[in-house]
Formats: sequence, C-alpha cells, structure tokens
Amino acid sequence: MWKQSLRLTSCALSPGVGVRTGMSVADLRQSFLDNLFCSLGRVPMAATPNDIYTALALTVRDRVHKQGVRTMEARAAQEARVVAYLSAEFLPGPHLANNLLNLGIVEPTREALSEFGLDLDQVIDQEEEPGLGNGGLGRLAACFMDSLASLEVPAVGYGIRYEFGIFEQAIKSGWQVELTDKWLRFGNPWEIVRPEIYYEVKFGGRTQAVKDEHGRLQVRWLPETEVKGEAYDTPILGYRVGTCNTLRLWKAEAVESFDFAAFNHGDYYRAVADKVESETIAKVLYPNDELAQGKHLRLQQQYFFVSCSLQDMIRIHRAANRPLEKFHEKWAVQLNDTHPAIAVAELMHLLVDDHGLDWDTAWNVTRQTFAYTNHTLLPEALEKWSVKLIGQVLPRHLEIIYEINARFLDEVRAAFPGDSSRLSRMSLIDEAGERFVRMAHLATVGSHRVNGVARMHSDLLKQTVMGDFAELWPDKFCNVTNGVTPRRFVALGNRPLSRLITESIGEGWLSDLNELRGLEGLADDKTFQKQWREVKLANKVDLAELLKLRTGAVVNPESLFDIQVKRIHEYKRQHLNVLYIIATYLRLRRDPRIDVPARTFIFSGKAAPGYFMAKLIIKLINAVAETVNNDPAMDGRLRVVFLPDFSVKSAQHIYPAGDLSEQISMAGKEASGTGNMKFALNGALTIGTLDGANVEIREEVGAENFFLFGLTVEQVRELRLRGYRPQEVVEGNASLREVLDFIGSGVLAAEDRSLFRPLLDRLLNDDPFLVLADYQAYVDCQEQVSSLWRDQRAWTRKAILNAARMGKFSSDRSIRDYCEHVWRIKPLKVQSRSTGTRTRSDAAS
Ligand code: F58
Repeated sequence: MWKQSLRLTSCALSPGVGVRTGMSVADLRQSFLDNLFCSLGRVPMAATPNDIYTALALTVRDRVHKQGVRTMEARAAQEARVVAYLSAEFLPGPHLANNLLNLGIVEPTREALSEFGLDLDQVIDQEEEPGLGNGGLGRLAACFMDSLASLEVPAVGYGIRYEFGIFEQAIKSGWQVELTDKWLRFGNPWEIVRPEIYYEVKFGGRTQAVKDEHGRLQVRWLPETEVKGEAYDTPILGYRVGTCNTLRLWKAEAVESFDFAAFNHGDYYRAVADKVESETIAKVLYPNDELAQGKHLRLQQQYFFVSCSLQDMIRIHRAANRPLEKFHEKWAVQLNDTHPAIAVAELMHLLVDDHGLDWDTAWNVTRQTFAYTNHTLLPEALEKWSVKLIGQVLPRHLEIIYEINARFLDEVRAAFPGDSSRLSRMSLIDEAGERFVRMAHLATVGSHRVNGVARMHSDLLKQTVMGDFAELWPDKFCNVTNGVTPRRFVALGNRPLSRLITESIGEGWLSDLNELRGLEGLADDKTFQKQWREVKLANKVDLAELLKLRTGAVVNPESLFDIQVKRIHEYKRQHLNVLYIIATYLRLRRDPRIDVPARTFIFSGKAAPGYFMAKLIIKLINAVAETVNNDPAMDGRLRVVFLPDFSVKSAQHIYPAGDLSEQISMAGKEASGTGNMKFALNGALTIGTLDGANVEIREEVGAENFFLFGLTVEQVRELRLRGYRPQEVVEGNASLREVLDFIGSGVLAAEDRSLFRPLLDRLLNDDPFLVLADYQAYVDCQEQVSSLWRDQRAWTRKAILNAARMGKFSSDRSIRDYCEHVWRIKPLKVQSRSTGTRTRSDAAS
C-alpha cells in the first residue's frame, strides 16, 4: 500500500504526466512516438499500419484516462446515485475517432501525424470495431453510454466481453455466409484488464436449509461448478466534458487454470478441460434478433454477467462503508430488456443468503434498485426459460423465483379476488404445458419502473402483453422514446454536414440538438440549399466508392439513394421493398420511355443464421440486383445493391448518403427503430408506416414532410378480425400478380427455378406481416416520392426541415428522461483537463 505521502491525486500527478497527456501538436507527436517505441517496441520505419493505429490509440487513451481518474476522484467525494446499465449487448463502434472528437483534438492530431506523412483518416480506418451486439438494442446501449458521459451522469455499463462478436457476413452466390468475428486478433488498446477485480459465479448443484446461530432458517447453495469473471474496462468519455465513465465487460475464466488432481495423475487433457469449458461462457454472442432460444449456455451467459456486476456493485458499496439496506439509494440498475432479468433473483440471493438481510428489506431494496426497459412485443422474442433448466443451472434462484411469485400472487389475489384466470396470466410461471419462467414478468415484478422505447410501443405494451400489470400498477409504466447520439451519427459520420451546420448556427447543436431548429429559417435559402445538396452529393460519392470497393457495383451518385439498412426480418418487410423494385423494373422494361427518376436501391443487414426466410430474402435481393444491374436497359435508371456486413463502421458511410429512408415495418411490430432517426437527422426523407418512433418523427418533422403509407395498428386488427386472405388481394391487383408471377417464373434463379417458392407460399397463404395488404399503398406512396424528387428545391427544403426538427431524437434527451422519470438522478460536474471546471458552453470551444 502507498504511504500517505505518496497517495497523490491526479492533480498532483499532472506535472509529471504533462507531456504524456498534453494536447498540443508537439505533445501529441512526442506521445505517439513514445507509445510506438515504449509500448510496441517499434521504430517508425518498421511500424505496420496496425502498429501506427495502436500507438495513436494508446496516445489518445492516455488522455482519456486522465479524465477517468478525475471522474473517480470527483465521485468519491459525492453521494450521487450511480446508474448501472446492464446489457447483454453493446455496439459502441470504433473508439479512436470518437475519443478524438470528444477530447477536441482532431485537428492537432491530424497535424501531428501529418508531420510523419501519415493520414489520420487512414489510421482511424484501421480500427476493428467491437461487434458485441445484434442490432438496435446493442447500439442503443452504446448511444446511452455516450449520452450518460456527455451529460455527466455517473454511470457504469456492465456486459459481456464476447471473444467473438456478431458474425461477419459475406455474400457468396447471393447467399449470406457467416464468418467468425475475430475482433481481438490484433489486440484491443481501449480496454484495460483489472485482474484484481474478479468474482466467482456458481452454477448447478443443490441447496440446503440450515439454521443460523439465532435459529433462523438460512439457505445455502452448494454449487457443482464455479467460474471466474474478470473485469475488462473501457473508458467512455463524454463530449467536451470532464466526465469519463466505464464500460465494464466480464470475461469468463476457470477458477483454477489447472485441475491439479487430474494433472498429478497425468491426465493433462482433463486438467485443462475445465478451463476451456469455463471460458466457453463468454466466447460468442448469440446471433439471434427477436428470437429467444432456450439454450443452456445463453442462460449461463446471462447469469454470469449479472452476478459479476451485482457482486461488483456490492463490493463498491461496502468499500464505502454504506449499509446494504441503502443499496438502492446508491445504485439505479437498468435492465436492458429481459436478458439481465435474472438479476432480480440474484440480488435477492446476495442480500438474503450472503449478507443476511431479511426477505422484506431485501425485496424493498431490490424493487427500488431495478427498472426494466422492454424492446419488443413479438411473442417469439419474449424470453422464457424452462423451469427444469433454471432448476438445473440455478437451483437457488428457482426457489427465490417461486417465493417472489407466491408473494406476488397474494398481492394479485387481494387486488382482484376470485379472478383465477388473471392469476395464471400474471404468474411468473407459465403452467400451460411444460413449465416456463416468464422473464418479462420477473423483470416487471422486481422493478419500480417499466418503460417501452417509443410512445406507441409503450402504449401497446400497456394494452397487450403487460395489460394486467398496468392495471395492477398503473404508475409503474412509462415511456422513454429512444434517441441516437449526434456525435457519432452526424459529427463523425457526416463531417461535411457537420461543418455546414456549424458554419450556419454555431456548434452548440452537438450538445443541444434542439438548436438544429435554427436551420428552419434556411430551408428556403437558395445558397444554403445548394450547399446542402453539395454535402449530400459528396456523401453519396463516398458511399458509391464503398459500394464499388465491397461489391463491384457502380452506381450513379446523382440518382435517388433509396436505402433500407437493418436486420433482415419478415416484420421489417425488406421484401415489400423488393416487390416495388420488381414492379418498377417490369414497367421500365415494358415501356422504356416512361419518366421514372433514376434510383439506386441499397440494402444492408444481417439475417440470423438459423432464420431461413430472412436468408431467402437476402438471396432474393441479390438475385434481383443481378438481373437489374446486368440489364443494359436499366443503365442510368435502376440499380440494386446489397452491401455485405452491416456494422457501425459501414453505417457511418450509409446514413449520411440517404435520400430516402425505408421504415416500412408492419404497424405494431417495430418497437421504436433508431435507424429511422439516424437517416432523418442526416437529411433523408422517410417513407414509412405508423409504427414505433416513426409516429413521433412524423409528428416532429411535420406530416407534409414524411411519406406515410400503410395500415394502422387499428386497421391491422380489424383486417385480422374480418379475416385476411392474401390471395384475394392478388386477384384484385394485376400489377402485384405480375410481380409475384415474375418471382415464381424462376427467371431470377436459373440454378433452381423453385428457389423462391417458400417465400411466395408464405405471402400467398399466410402473409403474417401483411406485405400484400400494404403493397398498393406502398407503390402509390413511392410514386409521390418520385414526383417530389423531380423538384429538387422542394425536396431539399423538406430534407432540411427533417434534420432541423430532429432535436427530440438525441439520446441526450432520452437519458434526461430516464434521469427524471426512472432513476431520479442529477448530473455531476467533473473538472476537465484545463484547470478549473469547464462549463458546457466553454466546453464547446
Ligand atoms: C430493437 N430490438 C427493436 N433486439 O427491434 C427496435 O425497434 C428498437 O429500436 C431497438 O431494439 C432499441 O430499442 C433489438 O435490437 C435484439 O437485438 C435482441 C438481442 C438479443 C436477443 C433478442 C433480440
């Protein structure tokens, strides 16, 4: 331990680390060389591109860490509540450019590197991103981490350090092929392993009731195995503020690397087997979106990271001499969907079994601690674990869940006497057939707040899957509409637009997105419109280059870029888009003289590896692309491109280039959507249904600036009640018939003419997402798009108004809503790198 006199604060250390954390061009250049030489053992002459990237990343990391230390010091002196954001997924995207932006040293760094003849953008491009998530939910967690730090809210993100993140997608003969994501192969300069911060996590075995010295009944869990969770920390710096939070991800390790008993008997393989098995837990991210699979390992993953995280919070809490009875006063734990919902039982286990609190006190603490965010209404995505499996993996937790349930059902009985069907609907245990634990019920009962992610979604949640709970506890339910960070999705992704906006209204908009309203007055300004179009064109040229590089496709940047990027799913209806493309293609073939503005249809997104229909949709898109792009009659008129391997990195090239944003899910299915926000913020117009956050986007940007089509939730309900027969729709629509016949004719797939039969059968016989029912409305709406596109000034005006009115959809606003309505937390200022506390206004300089 340090002697008292050596316990220096970061301020006292500052002079010594001056050069190492200085912000001048000279300091940055020197640090870069030092890191290259001292940390990587390289001289510039011998450095590989990865060495250069790593040396720069370490240089930036040094500066970020200085803020991390200051943040910890500021917090130690405070009683502030801390947010723990529990999420099985985080999709932060590359860190280097983001940290440079947040520190405000992009230009000095560019200059420092240029002195070595290095190009900053190329170095930034070297970074391999951590793909530790499937899609919207994981990316939302990353936007929230950015906003929490930028708003100076004390927070920790807790999750899993998967060795292999979301698979890399390649396209072979039009089909998706999955490759392992080896994101750690060249190291990860942003994380710091904390070997002294680890926790043991138990699995299996049985429980035993014993009496303690006061004669009270205690339950002991006698596990069968244990693994160790080790902390890996990544600093998350706020935008131009002092606060630097932590993303703490857990890696699974064996408790003992070697089973010495086996080793001594010469069984070397058995001796290491335990290590291999333990490490399996954090090996790979499950690549399903919107499908809960009852896999043993997945349950282990969930419990593993939840247990490590809660043990960590308890350790920190106790180290500050705080009583566990007041745990909830210090910690606000947010459950990002039900994946961490086992935390409710785990906190009860830790408080009651390990720390001796009585049940009622522990339950009060637990309920005040947790809040739960729901991200889906899709029945197949609502998690439930078989009672048998939980009993095997977590026998003590099953007992706790039963106890919670018994007490909860007493409460329901008291509120609704004699209503047995309500009891079975609300029970934590689904007893119809094989018994399952309903994780959304566990999360709801164990939380003081439950929120949906867009107004419409939160309303539907209360009316449908959580209806009984909303009746019992109306005040527990609220809405927090999602948001996205403008730092990554405008400042980093769209530098030309960022520059134009800042030149026009100053740079305050990056900290307060409502300031974009200042652009409204420029919507009709001819000069501004011209600059706006130049920016969009530059971004489209950039995307066109990427498409050429990755797919070989050559597209015309002057054409209308019509983009749909998101996970491939039937409810998101990429195939509705494809039907329109085919219809246009057939029209153009039949009559080449018709006036159809040139369009480039761009798709990107991954399909869950086991989701046959989604993979068939990818194949269909590529088959249509091949037919259209190889038809000389389509030159300069129609192009279709599927960009493989959608990621945060490629997204930064895609959103800025969008003219038209496709948000065409069946009403009632998309909880919120966040790509819709990223496109509109970058000046795309939306063609969309009244679903998720589209509803609020349309409200904000104005109905006249949004291409609306399709059945509403209410109309969907009515149609189903009347009885929906997709074949009747086809019988009444000759153009639709022609499109489906074209797919059925087999011309798109010479190798197997019946290839798309399953897709057609699904549409004609079942059509669960009403693709055919919405077809004509979609086609008509697309015609309105084409006619507006012909009037570039009118289009540009609407595009400017879209961006100008997107202030609501900053994730900063979402986080403020959580602070006020869910966590009851206030931000905490941290001294920034310059002496004295910087305010937000001077921070922007
Ligand atoms: C998404 N869910 C919603 N889940 O679909 C989208 O509407 C919403 O905008 C977004 O969350 C953020 O709230 C989503 O991305 C997953 O990827 C889960 C991953 C784990 C398995 C189950 C799906």
